[in-house]
Amino acid sequence: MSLAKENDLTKPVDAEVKRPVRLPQLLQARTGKMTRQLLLEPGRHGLGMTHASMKADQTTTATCGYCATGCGLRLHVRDGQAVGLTPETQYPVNLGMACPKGWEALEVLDADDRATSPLLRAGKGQPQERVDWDTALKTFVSRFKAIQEQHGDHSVAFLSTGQIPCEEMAYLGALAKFGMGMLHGDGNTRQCMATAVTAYKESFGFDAPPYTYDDFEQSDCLVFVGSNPCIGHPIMWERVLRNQNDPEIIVLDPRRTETAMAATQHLQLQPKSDLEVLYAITQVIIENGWIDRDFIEAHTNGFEALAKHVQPYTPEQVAQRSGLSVHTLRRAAESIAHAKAASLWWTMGVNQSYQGTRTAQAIINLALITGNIGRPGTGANSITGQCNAMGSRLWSNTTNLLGHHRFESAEDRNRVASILGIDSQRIPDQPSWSYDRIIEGIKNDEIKGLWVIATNPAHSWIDQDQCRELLDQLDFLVVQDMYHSTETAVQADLVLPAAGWGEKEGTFINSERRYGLLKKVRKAPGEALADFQIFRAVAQYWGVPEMFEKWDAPEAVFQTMQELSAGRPNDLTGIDGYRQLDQCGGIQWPWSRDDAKRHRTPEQQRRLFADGKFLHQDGKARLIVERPSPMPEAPCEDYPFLLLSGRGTVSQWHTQTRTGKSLVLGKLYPQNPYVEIHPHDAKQIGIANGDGVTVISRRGKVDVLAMVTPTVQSGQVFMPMHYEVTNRLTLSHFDPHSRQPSFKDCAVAIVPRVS
Ligand SMILES: Nc1nc2c(c(=O)[nH]1)N[C@H]1C(S)=C(S)[C@@H](COP(=O)(O)OP(=O)(O)OC[C@H]3O[C@@H](n4cnc5c(=O)[nH]c(N)nc54)[C@H](O)[C@@H]3O)O[C@H]1N2
Ligand SMILES: Nc1nc2c(c(=O)[nH]1)N[C@H]1C(S)=C(S)[C@@H](COP(=O)(O)OP(=O)(O)OC[C@H]3O[C@@H](n4cnc5c(=O)[nH]c(N)nc54)[C@H](O)[C@@H]3O)O[C@H]1N2
Ligand code: SF4
Ligand SMILES: [Mo]
Repeated sequence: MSLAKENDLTKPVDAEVKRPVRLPQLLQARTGKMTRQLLLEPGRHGLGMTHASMKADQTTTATCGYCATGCGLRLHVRDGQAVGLTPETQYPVNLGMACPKGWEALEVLDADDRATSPLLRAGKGQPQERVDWDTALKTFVSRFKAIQEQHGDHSVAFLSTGQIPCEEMAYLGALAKFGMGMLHGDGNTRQCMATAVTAYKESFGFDAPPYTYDDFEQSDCLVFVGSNPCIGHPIMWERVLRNQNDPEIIVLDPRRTETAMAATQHLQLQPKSDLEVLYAITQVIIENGWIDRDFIEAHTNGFEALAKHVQPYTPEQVAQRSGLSVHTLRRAAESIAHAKAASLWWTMGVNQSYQGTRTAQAIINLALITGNIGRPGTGANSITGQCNAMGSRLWSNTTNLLGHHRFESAEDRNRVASILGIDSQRIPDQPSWSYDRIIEGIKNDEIKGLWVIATNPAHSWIDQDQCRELLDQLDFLVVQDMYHSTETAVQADLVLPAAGWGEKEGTFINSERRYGLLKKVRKAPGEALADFQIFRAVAQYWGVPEMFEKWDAPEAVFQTMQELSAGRPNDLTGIDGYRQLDQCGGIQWPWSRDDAKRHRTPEQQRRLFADGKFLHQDGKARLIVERPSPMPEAPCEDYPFLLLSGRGTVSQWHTQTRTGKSLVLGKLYPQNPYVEIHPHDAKQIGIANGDGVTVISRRGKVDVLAMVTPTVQSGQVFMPMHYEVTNRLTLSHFDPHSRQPSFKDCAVAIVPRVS
């Protein structure tokens, strides 16, 4: 049976979507109970596929809310509540597969520490106490307005996320910046995707990951740089396993990861030597004439400079610093150059680096000079992290004006203002400070109020102790989260309880640019509200409801997003609403009105740049190079090990606020924080597997267990980021172009624990 047919549980939506917010009704909403009733009317969310409307036993498909693979999950609903799920067999992404996090997605919604009512701290040092929504919202608004009056409009800021739907991101960004007068707002995607964004923008002229998942199956040489999909993107890895070409799989990772073990060539390089290694590979390819001259001439700029730049990076020169043999480097170059279709993939081993942008561009350069772009099985492909990190790149209104417009351009501001029906003067003429600058702003007393939505910086931000101290220095910290127990929520002056995945609707964009739909199949606990409804309520209490009059349901925002995208590289005007997204198993951008006219249904596996036209004014891609920089905190006598960090297991998600609540997942990873250390180093320090050790950096000191394993190289250690201790050690340093934190390199010492 087709997906469309099976899913056809929906009722017509237009009447609901278009219904405007009636002001008198919303004015009445100023009591706690009424706010909830009026702002969270079930059935007002586009599809009507809510717990209220799904009475009988039914199933429906929604996109997973963890990683950016964006698998389709089939939810089994009884009496309006999802009671179980199975991977969707018809969904073009996962083809019936899911990882343990997806399988357990419903379980974590029932946790005891769900935030079920707003919590307010009467004053610094006082405990958080339950309050009703009316008090919460009045306090939020009056405190933020008071701060703005005293310290200026820009003294309040927000930190958002890659884990709420596009429609919520757009609402938040528009409300904060156009409604509440904020200039500064960034998100956790700075920790994650900023480097890829910057690299693509500079190289291609637009933040445009070019691939489709079918490329995993079509390639005959796949190169993974700083990427461990077996753990981070297991269903993408399943797609690699379906590849029938007996492909060469080349993995560049300082650790012998699960992915590296499955590779045909593991380049176990020294951390941060990627840039030189990629230049050496480029040098070999150019020297041997294994380049696609026609493509280079027709579609790129900067080849001469690139060729000159890489000349000194011979395999002989690079071998020693990278720890790789000349033969290994030459062989990798040959495999890439001789492949019919080579694809190059990268993730956090590249993005989270003090020279991440140039490293990503060295990957892009390789794809371009070998003509490996725009064809099946090719591409310079950044793998995205969070379920909607891609959405935040387009719709969060942080670094870019809504829909990848530019704050700096008067033309763009006018266009956005006219589509939104607001005065263009309300749109700031400059982008936000980056995340690290906002944190520094707290330190410098420039930022006094902060609104944190769906991210947990007190655990995940680099050099955490400093971050926590600074959060405490704020005059008013608001945290909007599903759980009241997160490291950041416990520091908050005000906690706003949010509905999570499964409890609301909207769209996520996955790693291959596919808009997928999420559904409301559960009632949020207690008084928790969908973020969408919280933003609507804040708009009311702030006194700017008329600005968002049209935006009374997620699908209404989606329609505005479509208008904003018209004629742009991310055009989605051809999508026939949520209903079509549901019927098709998601739709990749771009999908314009013209596309829709030409094809009856959207083609499912579309890649960009098939015509060789890039998005700079001259239609060409740029080959960009720079000299490598030294590691700011290399190991030394006192701190002899280099600390790497990243994902630990398939079953742990980030700061563990969600995955930590599933008993099943809990059985699949070590409960205690640990450090992976090479047997040789363990012996030298005098420790055995399972012993307690203290890991010390210049920032902090933490007690963990030793996991002795040869998967790390001697002189390097690895700690998963899921345990909050890890970021007490990390060094606050950044890529200068993308301002992404370099989470994966700092010097530490390790000593046996005495107790
Ligand atoms: N199970 C699970 N899956 C997830 C997540 C999760 O928390 N848990 N998070 C999601 C998110 S938001 C993201 S961003 C992705 C991250 O996905 P990945 O980037 O694949 O995961 P990481 O483990 O952070 O980093 C990848 C690898 O980079 C390597 N590395 C470190 N330094 C270097 C270096 O200098 N050079 C090279 N070449 N490699 C280096 C590390 O050894 C590590 O194996 O995963 C997503 N998927
Ligand atoms: N040392 C080190 N640090 C790292 C990394 C690393 O590799 N090494 N990786 C970095 C990367 S790539 C990332 S992406 C970050 C992730 O860092 P965070 O964003 O801090 O991690 P999460 O645990 O995903 O936090 C998301 C929060 O949102 C809440 N939440 C979930 N869904 C919703 C919702 O619908 N609404 C609301 N309001 N709340 C919700 C969750 O309960 C949780 O508290 O960590 C970064 N930190
Ligand atoms: S691979 Fe990612 S999207 Fe798929 S089920 Fe697992 S967490 Fe969800
Ligand atoms: Mo991430």
